[in-house]
Amino acid sequence: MDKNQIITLDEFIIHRQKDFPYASGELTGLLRDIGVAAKIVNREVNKAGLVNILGVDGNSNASGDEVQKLDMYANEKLITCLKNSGECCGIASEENEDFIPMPTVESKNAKYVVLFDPLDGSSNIDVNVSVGTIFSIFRRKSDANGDVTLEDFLQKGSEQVAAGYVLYGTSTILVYSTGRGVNGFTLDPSIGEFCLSHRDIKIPDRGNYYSVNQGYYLKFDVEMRRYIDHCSDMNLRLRYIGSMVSDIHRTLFQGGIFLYPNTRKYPQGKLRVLYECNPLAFIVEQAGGKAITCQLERILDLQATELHQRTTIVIGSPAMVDEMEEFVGRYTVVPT
Ligand code: P6P
Repeated sequence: MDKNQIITLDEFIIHRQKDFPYASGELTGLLRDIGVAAKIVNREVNKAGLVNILGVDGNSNASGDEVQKLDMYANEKLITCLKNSGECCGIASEENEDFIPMPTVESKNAKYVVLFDPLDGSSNIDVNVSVGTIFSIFRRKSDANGDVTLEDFLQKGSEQVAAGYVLYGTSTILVYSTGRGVNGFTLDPSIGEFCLSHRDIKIPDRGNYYSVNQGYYLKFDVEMRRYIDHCSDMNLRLRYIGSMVSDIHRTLFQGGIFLYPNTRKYPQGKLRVLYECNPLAFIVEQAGGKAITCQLERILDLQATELHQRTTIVIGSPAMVDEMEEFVGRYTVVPT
């Protein structure tokens, strides 16, 4: 491919399909459908602040349409796009208690399930802070002729066939991997296409940023506090946006480490295994980084037992995650 040529997401996905000798195009279709949903969500996210100006009265806008919370809107658009494609047999969403079987379309025996957080960090919308969509794709394990089952969704992150995120920020970028490296596509609104902008992304071995909610410092275990003290002693800069996709995107591009340890409020950690930590860990590992729990388990090896299971997470530049592991070993208080 000519490096200066505009390469759209669709062209890239189709070109890379050749990497999968037995690919029959379903995964290609699925990724394209997610790209379409992202463009629709992007349009609404970008005018969110205008809703109150455009004559919204209570819960309906000037044309009488019900004004939805953006995360519910994003959820519905993703479900609709995935349902229409017929390429997935089930979805699980942060917004839905249970998984949702997808109807068979044109007798396609859809072989993939998709899990997503439709609009992570949506509480930041009202203050114009970047938010993101996170998605994770598995091949179903259950019989293709039967109904999709919970086990199809409760797979280890290492089994993902693809994962990615969309960051609705100063520009809108879609970053994904199918296990052969990480590539980023920036939305060009003038042509309505995601165009290849960041080829073969690699995370720096270390960075100048650490990213943690310092407000919880006194609630962290001692080893976490010692590592955070170390980051401060090393004159690293604290950057914490409170929107995981934004914090991980910065970490991926500039290096650094993101931590969400256990607290009294979230003794298991706050962030979700299946549709936040697994896909972002897949991306970061594919870019050469590391992602573990505060108990030093590899995120992609976690075996979730329920859809909305939470975990602690430490993710980012490999040298910095290794350093944090060393602090855990040195300062963990072993109950006598
Ligand atoms: P806290 C947003 O609500 C979110 O799920 C992630 O995007 C973000 O990293 C985290 O929670 C922020 O949580 O407790 O620091 O406000």
